[in-house]
Amino acid sequence: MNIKQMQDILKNMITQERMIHSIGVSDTAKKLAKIYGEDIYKAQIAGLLHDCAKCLDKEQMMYYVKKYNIYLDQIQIKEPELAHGIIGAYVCKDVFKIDDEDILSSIIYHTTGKEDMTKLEKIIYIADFIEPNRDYPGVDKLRDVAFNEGLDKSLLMAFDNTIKYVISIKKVIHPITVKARNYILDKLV
Ligand code: DGI
Ligand code: FE
Ligand code: FE
Ligand code: FE
Repeated sequence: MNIKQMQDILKNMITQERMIHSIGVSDTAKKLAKIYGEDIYKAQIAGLLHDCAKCLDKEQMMYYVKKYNIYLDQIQIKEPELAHGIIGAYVCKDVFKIDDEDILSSIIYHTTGKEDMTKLEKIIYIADFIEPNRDYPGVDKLRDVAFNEGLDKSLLMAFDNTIKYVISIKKVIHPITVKARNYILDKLV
């Protein structure tokens, strides 16, 4: 399947707004891949498909969970927001015939991050944060750091941002998000 065919299928699975965001993440991931020496095609595909499960309803999510015997922990069950990356990776296998583990893991971890991330995982996490349609206080600074000061530094800023946001909406911070942030902090000092 080529990228155009993927786009045609994807646009029937997510809202128009989510599609615009996905194309933004794909383009941004492509740019970061060029700068930091990652496979451009993988970055483009992972960026395009990272939110493919974002607009599934509960029933559709359960279809994939059952079909692939997907393990979700208690926090991920309670917060579907934290499950759409994991389920998305299986949608990529099922619908888009993706079997590249590097692409799949960058989709699995695009919401929480994790310790010791691969270059592609970092690129997708960051691209999701800084794509051109994102607008939040500090986004321009984050873009500048991502393009000019390295993936790790911008990753830490993105984690800090996410954790502050999750606290502000009084939701549970998943332990993997905390571990991801502490790991990269430790690596940077
Ligand atoms: O799918 P997107 O909106 O493009 O972005 P995303 O998948 O990176 O994040 C989706 C949401 O998940 C976002 O509002 C932040 C939230 N999130 C990230 N880490 C955690 C979290 N929510 C909770 N409850 N706990 C976390 O650790
Ligand atoms: Fe997402
Ligand atoms: Fe994200
Ligand atoms: Fe996203």
